[in-house]
Amino acid sequence: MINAERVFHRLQELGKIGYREGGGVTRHAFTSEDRAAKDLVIKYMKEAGLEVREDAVGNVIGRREGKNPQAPVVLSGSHIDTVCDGGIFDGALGIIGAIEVLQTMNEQKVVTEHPIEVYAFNDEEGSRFSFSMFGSMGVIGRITEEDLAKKDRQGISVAEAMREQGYDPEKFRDAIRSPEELKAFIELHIEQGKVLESKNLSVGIVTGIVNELWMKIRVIGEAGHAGATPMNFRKDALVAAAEMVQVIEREAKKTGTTVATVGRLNVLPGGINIIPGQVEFTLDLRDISQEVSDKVEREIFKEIDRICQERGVRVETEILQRIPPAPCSKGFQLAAKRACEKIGLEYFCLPSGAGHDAMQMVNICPIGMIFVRSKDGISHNPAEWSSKEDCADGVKVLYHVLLETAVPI
Ligand code: HGY
Ligand code: MN
Ligand code: MN
Repeated sequence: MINAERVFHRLQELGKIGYREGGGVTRHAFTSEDRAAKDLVIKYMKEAGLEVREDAVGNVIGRREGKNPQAPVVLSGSHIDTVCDGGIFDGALGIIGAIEVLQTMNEQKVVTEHPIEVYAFNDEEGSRFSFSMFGSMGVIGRITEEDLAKKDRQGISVAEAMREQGYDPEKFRDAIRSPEELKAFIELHIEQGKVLESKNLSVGIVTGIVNELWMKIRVIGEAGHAGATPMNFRKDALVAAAEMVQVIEREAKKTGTTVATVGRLNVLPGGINIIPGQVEFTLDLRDISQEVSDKVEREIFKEIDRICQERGVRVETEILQRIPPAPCSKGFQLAAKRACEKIGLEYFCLPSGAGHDAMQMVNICPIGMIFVRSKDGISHNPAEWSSKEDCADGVKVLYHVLLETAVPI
């Protein structure tokens, strides 16, 4: 069966790329760390006996042939990039786990009807260019010229960053796959929450993935003298923004299922003795139900309008991305249950609060996700941890699901 030592060794080796002492792992899209990580994954894919290629948007793909090379491909994998100071499991486990499954199939001379491909997706986190899932968007044909013009905080555009790494941004459409050539996409990922740990289970079967609304909100007040401006004459953009952040938390808490986060906030002009004239902050809003998410969004903006009236400020908003919730196919969920029963693993079915490449792939093929327990539910943090045993359980479930989906002969 699968080689747990090899999986864990590779996770730790890949986790060293982009790691900084006292911090975590940072591997942003189209950087030297990103390139080094792709080169190491290419090495693993070759050791596994896969046919390796890179596509036009920076995904790395390893292919294992089936008996019928024309049969629709079964896809697996996850993302190779990380957030700032992230952990070594987020994304990496799905790539290393899928490579392990195919290497084990090769070692055991397993034959399947369908080919299987592992994707190491580029830029799922959106950490550098403020919109996520660039690699999987490239596969489903969702990238636009506007996306290529989006800039990072140093003013470098996606297209420039691609060129710096040797990609031709004009060719981004070459990465597109058609629905006819795909059978399913199955992603192994850490849970990044506390549910499996609370049930003392190593693996979970994902029922669906929440929606993702990312927005930039600019509050425009009036800069002024901190000493000479009486309190009742101010249009303080920061105090207004602070009230808005509280409203966002309050409205999200009301539903019991919604999550909302203000992850970035910049104050301008930023002088000690200047009343803030402008504040720009981000909103990340999610719920498994699009309807609930839309309602919370409406309530938040009703309150923001009230605050603007009361404080004499105004807001400008910019939608960074709107991704709908993604259901995991019933066929996958049954196959995953059969896999757990075959291995003798208890499991729990749960939605994913985190976003994943699978929510793009659902537009061109059925999807499935298998979760592995996260210690203390921590992720997007250097303390992110899953045990070797739990990772091995997840890879075993992935093995049986990919084998069944690719039809063993
Ligand atoms: O934001 C997310 O949920 C994922 O980590 N990209
Ligand atoms: Mn993540
Ligand atoms: Mn992830």
